[in-house]
Amino acid sequence: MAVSPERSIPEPYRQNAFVATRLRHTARMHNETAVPWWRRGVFYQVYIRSFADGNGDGTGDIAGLRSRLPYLEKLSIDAIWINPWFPSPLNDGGYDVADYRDINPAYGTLEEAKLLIAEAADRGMRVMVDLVPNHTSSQHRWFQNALTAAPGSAARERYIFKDGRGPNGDEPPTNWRSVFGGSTWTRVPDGQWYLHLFDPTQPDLNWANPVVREDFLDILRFWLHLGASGFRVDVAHGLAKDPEFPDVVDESDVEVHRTERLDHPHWDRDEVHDIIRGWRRVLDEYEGSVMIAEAWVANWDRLARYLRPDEFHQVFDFEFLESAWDAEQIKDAIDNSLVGSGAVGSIPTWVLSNHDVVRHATRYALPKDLESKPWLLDGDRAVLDPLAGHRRARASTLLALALPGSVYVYQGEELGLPEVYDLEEDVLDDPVWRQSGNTEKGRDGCRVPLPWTSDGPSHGFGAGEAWLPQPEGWGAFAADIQDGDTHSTLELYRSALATRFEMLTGDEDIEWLPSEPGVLAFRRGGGMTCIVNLSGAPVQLPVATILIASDEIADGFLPRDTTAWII
Ligand code: TEU
Repeated sequence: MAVSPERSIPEPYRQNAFVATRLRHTARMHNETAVPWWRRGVFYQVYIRSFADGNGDGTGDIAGLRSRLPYLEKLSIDAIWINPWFPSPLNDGGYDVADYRDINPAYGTLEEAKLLIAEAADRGMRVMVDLVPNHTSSQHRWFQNALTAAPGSAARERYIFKDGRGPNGDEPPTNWRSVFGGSTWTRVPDGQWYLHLFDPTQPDLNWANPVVREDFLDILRFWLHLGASGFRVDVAHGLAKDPEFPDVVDESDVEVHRTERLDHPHWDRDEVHDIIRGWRRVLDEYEGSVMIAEAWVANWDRLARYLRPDEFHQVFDFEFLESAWDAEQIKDAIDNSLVGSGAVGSIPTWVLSNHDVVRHATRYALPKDLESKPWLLDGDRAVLDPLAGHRRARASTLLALALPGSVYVYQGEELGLPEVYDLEEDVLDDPVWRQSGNTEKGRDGCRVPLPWTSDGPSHGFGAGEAWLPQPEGWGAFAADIQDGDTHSTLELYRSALATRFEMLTGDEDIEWLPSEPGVLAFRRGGGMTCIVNLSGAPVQLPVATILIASDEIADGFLPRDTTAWII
């Protein structure tokens, strides 16, 4: 859709004046109640590199995304969360930012970003930016300056440079282990070491430095002024480090990034909350804007701290995502999330897939007790049951969409995409593969470019070959062949999202109903009941009207691995 010059964006402006006016003109907002939009919003996650390629260079871009806005509008989503789209050498898919106030030229320009935000708003959708505050790219000019500056200089103070241990300082300052494998410390030619909780090309910023704090307040304003409706915040629990830089003492804490300890030297420290409060004050200047934390912490007590009224609006709770296809586990995860978020006046977020995890159509195709990530590397392929995975993925989506709170949909799950677990080693791009010494396959398998058409080059992703190869058979999942097919997963998502929008108005509670073992049943305030059959055998449904189901219902029986919404 072309944007006429008179609709060009006035500057400076408040995000609301601009986005809100456009949103108000869309049918979607007519249904708005007193409940803030995000409390029941559906967020669609765009991994921009793999979404749609508008210029045929093999990499997804803003032009491709703009061309697919009608598709997203038809899905009835509320917001698009775009994975990092800033200039970046893409050592970690863009989570290595070289400039926080610009767009990666491979994806487009700032002008195109503004147009995207305007056009999305015209279609009733907001745009959320991915903020990466824990680390920059080693290509960022701040880090390049730090490298050429002397130890102790202001330029080095933006990062965490330390002298090493041992007689010649040639041992790392601490025993900390990077999330991606190896030490968290890399030595520079003058003998100092710098900290990186992730890849060596992702040096950690020094959040104890007020200059860093100021810069980020400015970065937030930059994107809010541009019309963004808020931020998904990367590794929010990692920003603060113990100023004493002690060793990690408990071996079990060394590798993991979710610690049970309350005094871990770099995860989930109290000081992060002060930083977050500063951001929230900025967000509060822009009505309707939202901040969601990615924070891997020990339990809901800890997670809830990120949700205090002057901190994040939402946090990702990964317990639901990490649950096996098991009624008890799933019910516990739901209850924990409802209680945990409710205790601080917030609301759960339901996520089944994202750019870091094995796609749920594949996770649910594996035996219950098998961990999917190790399986990717060298697991027995014969244990995979793709049909079961497909059925459970559809059923779990209807479950997530029936719950109070907001739902995050990861691009391609609406097409029923499985994980591409057999990518050749020479195409793997994720630093996890390299940094783990090839002991972890990494996350490329959930980042394969989308199939839009069953035929044609890169299945309609772009005019040329995609940056990461699409596997044989990818065309069978294409959006064009699912379009209009009532049995397709795409149409299931479309009708479920539309029904959700109609049915789930203001209420934020569920009432669990008595059910057979292996069956989950709950009622929502509006009168809708959701029944999920994880029992392994068909179960009888009560006499009711079926609003939607993830599989055919015959003779009043809900098949196994199926969810139905009834009224
Ligand atoms: O992820 C944070 C994180 O610690 C994990 O999700 C981690 O990436 C995963 O367990 C490794 O297998 C965020 C982003 O979502 C991720 O894509 C980035 O790589 C990471 O931060 C670093 O910025």
